[in-house]
Amino acid sequence: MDRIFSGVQPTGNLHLGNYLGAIRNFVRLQAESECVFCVVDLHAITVWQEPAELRNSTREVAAAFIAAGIDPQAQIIFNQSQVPAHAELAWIFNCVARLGWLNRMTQFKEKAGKQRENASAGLYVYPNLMAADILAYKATHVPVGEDQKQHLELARDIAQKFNHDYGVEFFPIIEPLIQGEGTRVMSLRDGSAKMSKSDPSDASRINLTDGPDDIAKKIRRARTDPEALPSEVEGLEGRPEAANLVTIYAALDDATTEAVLREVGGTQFSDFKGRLTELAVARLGPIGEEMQRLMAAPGEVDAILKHGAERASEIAEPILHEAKEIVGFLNVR
Ligand code: AQP
Repeated sequence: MDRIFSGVQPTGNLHLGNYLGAIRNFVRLQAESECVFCVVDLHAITVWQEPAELRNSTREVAAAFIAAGIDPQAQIIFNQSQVPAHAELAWIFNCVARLGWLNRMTQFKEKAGKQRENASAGLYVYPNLMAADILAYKATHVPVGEDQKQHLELARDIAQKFNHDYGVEFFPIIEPLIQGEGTRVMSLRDGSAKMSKSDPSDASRINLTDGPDDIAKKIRRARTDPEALPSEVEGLEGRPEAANLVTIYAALDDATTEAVLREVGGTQFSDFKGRLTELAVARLGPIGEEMQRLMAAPGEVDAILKHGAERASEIAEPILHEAKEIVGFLNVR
């Protein structure tokens, strides 16, 4: 059976992009595969996090996994810092990955921006830790949004170089799973920017915990252009804001953008936004409510994370042990 691994950072403001690009696909994959879902708190601290907020956000991501429909008894849900194999394997990968590879990572360039000299060393080696997250479980498939494609290619390169350097066939070749219409949801305020947790404008994203009124207000205020919605034949080319809203509708409705345009082409945005609001509230409302319930029961969430970390360790420890043997670390214990 394939093993699936994926992670979400506990950096607050979980949004519709995280849901459509990643979490929703996790829920679908659990029927056919063994899944390991991780709240990647080690990744989160590559940029500053308030300690109390980090704890809260960690529970929030776990709550989102469960509320979206991941079965915590059947699948493994845990937070990364509780399984030391991630950090240990990441160190080995720091010594396998090349500086030239890391220098090409666009996410580092975007996140470090003009403050490159002031960025943490952790932000720079983030992709090596991501490779360790996946390969500590010898996972073969990784469901992610479009923005993680480059990091996954680097993880493949690391696995291949490790195998080549040590003359082994130890780590598997990873396949990204970038599925569905919602692989790159854009900001509601700017159709050329990714919907993101760190956008200072709350109006740019629909948070998974937003109630019906907030969802309605944000969609009503979402940027559009002055034309009516295009027909299927006219298409969405050159209309980024329209493309984003139609794509969100299609993803929430499990339809294609073409099918949505067949239905709504020629109508005004005001009508379409009403339909989109109804659909978004119907799909996200129950998830947000269950998240709120779980957030009010932190003991329940912590127990799931604890059990998950124990099960994750059972898989990762023997793989790490073998990797250490391959590298030549003398085992004296
Ligand atoms: N806008 C998006 N559309 C589709 N998928 C997305 N993902 C993130 N944004 C979108 C996917 O969500 C998963 C978890 O992401 P993450 O927690 O690792 O954070 P990120 O990719 O850095 O993006 P965020 O949430 O916008 O955070 P910031 O603001 O810190 O950059 C991943 O599978 C990701 O692809």
